[in-house]
Amino acid sequence: APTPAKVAIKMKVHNHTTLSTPQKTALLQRPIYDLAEITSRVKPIIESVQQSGDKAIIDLTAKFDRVELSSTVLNAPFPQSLIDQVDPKVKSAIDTAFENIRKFHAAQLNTSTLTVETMPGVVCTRFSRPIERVGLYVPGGTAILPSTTMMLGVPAMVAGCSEIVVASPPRKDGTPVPEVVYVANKIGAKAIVLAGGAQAVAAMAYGTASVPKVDKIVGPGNQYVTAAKMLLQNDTKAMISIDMPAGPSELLVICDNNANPAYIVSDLLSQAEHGTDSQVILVAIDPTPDFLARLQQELHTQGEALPRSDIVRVSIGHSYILTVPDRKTALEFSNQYAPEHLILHISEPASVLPDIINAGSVFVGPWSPESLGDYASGTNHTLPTYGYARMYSGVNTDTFVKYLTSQEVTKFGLDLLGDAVVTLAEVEGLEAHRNAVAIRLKDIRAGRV
Ligand code: HSO
Ligand code: ZN
Repeated sequence: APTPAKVAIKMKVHNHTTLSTPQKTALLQRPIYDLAEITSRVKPIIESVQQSGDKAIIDLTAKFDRVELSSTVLNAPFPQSLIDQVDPKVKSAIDTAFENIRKFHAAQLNTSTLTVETMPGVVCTRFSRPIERVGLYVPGGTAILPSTTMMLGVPAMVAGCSEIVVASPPRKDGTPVPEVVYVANKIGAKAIVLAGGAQAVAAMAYGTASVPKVDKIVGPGNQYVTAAKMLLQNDTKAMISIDMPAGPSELLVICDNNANPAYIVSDLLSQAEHGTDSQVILVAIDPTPDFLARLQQELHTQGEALPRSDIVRVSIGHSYILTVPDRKTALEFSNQYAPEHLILHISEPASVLPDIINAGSVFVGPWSPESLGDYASGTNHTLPTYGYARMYSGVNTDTFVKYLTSQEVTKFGLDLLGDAVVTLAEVEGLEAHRNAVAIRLKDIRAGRV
């Protein structure tokens, strides 16, 4: 039978000027998930890993991934035979990306101690320490992701985390993806957990006989992985923190009529190919009808030619073009949407950076496609989605450190500050607090010390 003719790959067009406020609000919305349903599926997985450890991981991996594991973990040193399976050209590309990511993240690391004398004799300091044990979740799914191993692993390595554990779904034969092993080796990972999903997250949160327990779990994942991270961060037995909540990947492009429609479309499609739930938005500043027609034409031609055209057809199907009258409206909309990635296909693109408030990472000008940041320019690709760019940063070296503070006060400083503390302790009715200062003030003021 002849295959049915497929509909064109085309984006809906909305005109900002004629939209009602509720319609504008609707365009800012992300897909809504049934959290209760996801939680009800994830909870039993977490419980079984907590109770049965490695056996649960083996059973769940057989059930969900159809992979028979003989062991749940591959410990360092990782077998050279696996590393040798990586093509030399791929190794060299990984090395180039790795070095850029390392350079950019090493420059972020803040190792100096901040010292402030807030009053004479009252010295406060702040200094950072690496989080000792971290778990990096590297998703499997429809693509292998050595890049995500770098984006999580390099900042952890640079920050000085002493135990780095990588978790990633294995190949069908139960062995890890060689490119992931190659990167895990470069970052000095201690172990690779041969599992994905909520079960891998739970294993790192609680630890099992084979899987080392970690203090923080980072990395992107599907709704089940995200739900597991969120549930486990509230579980005092697991005692972990996480990087950020995660949703489907997103891109917002702002363009004007001088931009190249073929470049714009190639960027939109690069994000649309990630998954059917990817969100791509094009905000076009006062586009001519001809410009819009060329965009739609490019979209169809480039989209049809992709190996992942079936995915793209769906994700483009729920994406849209928003036409706006001017730059100001474009930037306002973008700040309200708070995209994970923002590409600026406009003249003098860098000049609008001061007006960008909410975005995970910005790609400035026609020669900065998102793909560069996804892989190799040096910035991180683990970024806040779902509107969380309003209050979260992408993964960076601060993800892997925490800050401690200290104070050292001299006798003179205590004499100066003590009365204020005595007064505040009295206001709060905390007599022991008051005494801890008063007992010393008495000695100082009587000249006994
Ligand atoms: N754009 C993805 C990252 C990625 N792209 C990995 C290719 N590989 C989410 O930011
Ligand atoms: Zn990507």
